[in-house]
Amino acid sequence: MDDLYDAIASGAELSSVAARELHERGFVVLPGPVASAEMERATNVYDAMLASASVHDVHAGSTTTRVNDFVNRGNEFDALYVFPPLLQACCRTIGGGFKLSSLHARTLRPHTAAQELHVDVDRASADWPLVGFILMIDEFRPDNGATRFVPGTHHWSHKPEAVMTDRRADYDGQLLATGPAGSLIVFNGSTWHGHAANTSDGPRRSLQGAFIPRTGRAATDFSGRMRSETRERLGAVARYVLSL
Ligand SMILES: O=C(O)CCC(=O)C(=O)O
Repeated sequence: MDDLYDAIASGAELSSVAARELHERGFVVLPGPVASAEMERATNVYDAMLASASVHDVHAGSTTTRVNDFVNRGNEFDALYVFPPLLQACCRTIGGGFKLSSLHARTLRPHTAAQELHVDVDRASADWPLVGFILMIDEFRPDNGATRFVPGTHHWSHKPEAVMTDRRADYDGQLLATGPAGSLIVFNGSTWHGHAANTSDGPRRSLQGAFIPRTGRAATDFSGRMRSETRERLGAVARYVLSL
């Protein structure tokens, strides 16, 4: 197990520029694992997976619809949660053994307000530090609810609610993580963030997940939900990150 972690950590797919950006700003946008020529097909698969999900896995919130567990819905997105630059970001940020906590689809509906700025996990939690990631199924633009981040806030000990009365409001210095479909946002879950308003007429589709320390409690029990056809196709790195 430690050998596998060391092999992941010694990879060089995360450039030093990207690693510095993640460390200093708390987020970075990278080309993701699905080639841009494949994105149209991937988007169709995303839609089909959402349409066929059991009601128990679908959660419709005020601005987004979320569908749980994209490990067990087919192999289309398998490369995402073993993507070497993402796993190397986990080694650098978590600094020890880690595992996948969640992987879900999140569709931000048209004409929705901005999400409140937040951090994903308390510093005192066993799930801290957390590395979040968002694969852009649609292009992320200023008008369709790109994720906004307040750079450097992962170095602060206080949360947005300590200083903001309206956390949906813009915050000085916030940046939008925009990019073409297929881009991957990797971020430190302590960086203040949230989706911007979607003022467009279309949805903003994404796949989102998080890695946490191996000693933390995963949001999704991947081992308990594991289907035999999924288990059969998993390689050693996937089994490691799924903590099987
Ligand atoms: O969808 C986004 O852009 C951000 C989502 C997010 O921050 C969250 O669900 O906690």
